[in-house]
Amino acid sequence: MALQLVIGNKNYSSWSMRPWVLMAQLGIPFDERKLRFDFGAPDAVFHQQVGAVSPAGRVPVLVDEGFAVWDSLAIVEYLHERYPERGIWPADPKARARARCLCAEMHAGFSALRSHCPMNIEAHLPEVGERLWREQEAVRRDVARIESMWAEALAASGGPYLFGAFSAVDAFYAPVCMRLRGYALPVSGTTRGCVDRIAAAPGVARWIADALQEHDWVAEDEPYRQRPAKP
Ligand SMILES: N[C@@H](CCC(=O)N[C@@H](CS)C(=O)NCC(=O)O)C(=O)O
Repeated sequence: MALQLVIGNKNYSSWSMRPWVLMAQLGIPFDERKLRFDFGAPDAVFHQQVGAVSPAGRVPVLVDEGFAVWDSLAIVEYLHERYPERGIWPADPKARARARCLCAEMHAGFSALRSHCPMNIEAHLPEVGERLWREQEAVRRDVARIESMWAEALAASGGPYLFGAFSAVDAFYAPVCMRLRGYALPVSGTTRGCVDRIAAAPGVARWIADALQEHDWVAEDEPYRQRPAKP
């Protein structure tokens, strides 16, 4: 039986994006089950549906023959154990440890960037980005840290992705790429090049294409727009 990955809306769900693009990019077969983010609706079913597969009540959830693994980092480690030959983590032990540091830092941090610039793949918000960049020192600090860790990783690996071949780290930072682009935050050429390469990786490009087709307005995830972009 194929693995099932339970996710949220592709336009908004940054945590769901991580394991999905990793599995898609590395050719790990899975079935997708998408639960709509309908938190605000009086007859909301998201929490009911996700609660039936995971006690944590959040997406993503990987379901392997009825066994649920929740939390994006735990999912990545589970996949690494199941598919050790796919290159989910770099082969070199020190590079692998460093890659895990970067994923852990993403998983636990960058709260200013995450809260002020929620992922919204369809939206183009350069004026919001410009204002946030001016007003939010913490956002500037988060981006500076990301730029410096990416520059170091790329210098050590030689690229094209953060640790050479596409790995869990690129998948973990794919939503950051969407934020840097969507809010047009001012970053270096090195960072922009890395954003473009990650966004163009076939697994990531598929997620982006699906997100752009979604056209599903979720008001709770739209702090900056009054109405959807024209299809
Ligand atoms: N640490 C979790 C975070 C998961 C998460 O916050 N998912 C969001 C969607 S992107 C969610 O399910 N939110 C529903 C809620 O908070 O009720 C992970 O890495 O998977």
